Amino acid sequence: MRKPFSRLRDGLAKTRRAITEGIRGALDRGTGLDSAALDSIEETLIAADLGVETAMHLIAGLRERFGSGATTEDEVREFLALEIERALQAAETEGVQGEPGAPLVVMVAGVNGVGKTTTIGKLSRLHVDEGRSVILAAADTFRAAATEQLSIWADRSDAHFVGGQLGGDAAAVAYDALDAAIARSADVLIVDTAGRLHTQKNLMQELVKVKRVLGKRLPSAPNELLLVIDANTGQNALSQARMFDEALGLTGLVLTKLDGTARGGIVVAIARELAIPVRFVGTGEAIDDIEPFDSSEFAKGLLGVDEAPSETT
Ligand SMILES: Nc1nc2c(ncn2[C@@H]2O[C@H](COP(=O)(O)OP(=O)(O)OP(=O)(O)O)[C@@H](O)[C@H]2O)c(=O)[nH]1
Ligand SMILES: [Mg+2]
Repeated sequence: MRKPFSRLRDGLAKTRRAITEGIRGALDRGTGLDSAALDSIEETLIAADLGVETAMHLIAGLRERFGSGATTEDEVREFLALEIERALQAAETEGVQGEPGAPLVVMVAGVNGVGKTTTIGKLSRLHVDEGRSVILAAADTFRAAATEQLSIWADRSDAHFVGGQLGGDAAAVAYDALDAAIARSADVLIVDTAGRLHTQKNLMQELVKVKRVLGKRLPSAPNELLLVIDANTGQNALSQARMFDEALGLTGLVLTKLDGTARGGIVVAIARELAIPVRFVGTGEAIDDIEPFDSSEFAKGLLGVDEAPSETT
């Protein structure tokens, strides 16, 4: 049987391998944690996309903790895992809730192709499995296939679906869907949005409008504003997160495509530099390839701490 967190561990395998091998290599010279070793670990952390600022902070911590004295690979990994866990925890917030008697409204945004629609299908499944009724709203009216793609995910996850006309007003679709969700006493409404319009400025304006119109129908909506980020994006993910946060006010992040990337450290950079909590990670294309984010498991998975022997890479 799969352990609950093994999917996250699997997803982090490449990043973990890069980091643990980097640390091993740095200490291999047998001169302890001298400045050459620290430089080499810093490079490893930057290559895993933890970000320059975060990497420098971690290296300063290592220097302070171990001086240039002898230390083991395990000590370094455990120290870094704990520091990273702390950084991730600092960005954590309480989970969101809907207004009593009203649907929980989740709006999902992100640049094109990051995995918004797929993530919505997965989230829908999680809610339905927990006994909640779900409506998915296709407020991506830009792409011809987008509405159909979301309706397929609605079928797969046993959710209801509200769509609109191609090229129609995305905010109107969102409004109608929320109206339907309230009328049918649905527990959850998840709103899919476009990742691309003719210009990025239009996109931001459209998203702001979708958000505002949801709030007109239900003052607390959207309760959750999730930004989906592709783990392979690299440091550009930081500027994406900043831009969406400024326009929309994000409540959380979803990191997709963690499977197959050696750059999973981007989560740490975003959490630490923008203080936005990660809510979920996506670890594949299937409906159950999603996991609620757990700071401790993520940090340990990144550094290979507390692994069952069979998982060691
Ligand atoms: N490996 C992997 N692939 C994923 C994951 N999430 C999404 N994908 C794939 O990424 C591709 C794009 O996913 P979509 O859900 O269509 O992305 P989107 O953000 O809705 O795209 P647009 O609507 O065009 O902006 C698809 O091929 C998905 O199967 C993941 O966690 N892991
Ligand atoms: Mg989409």
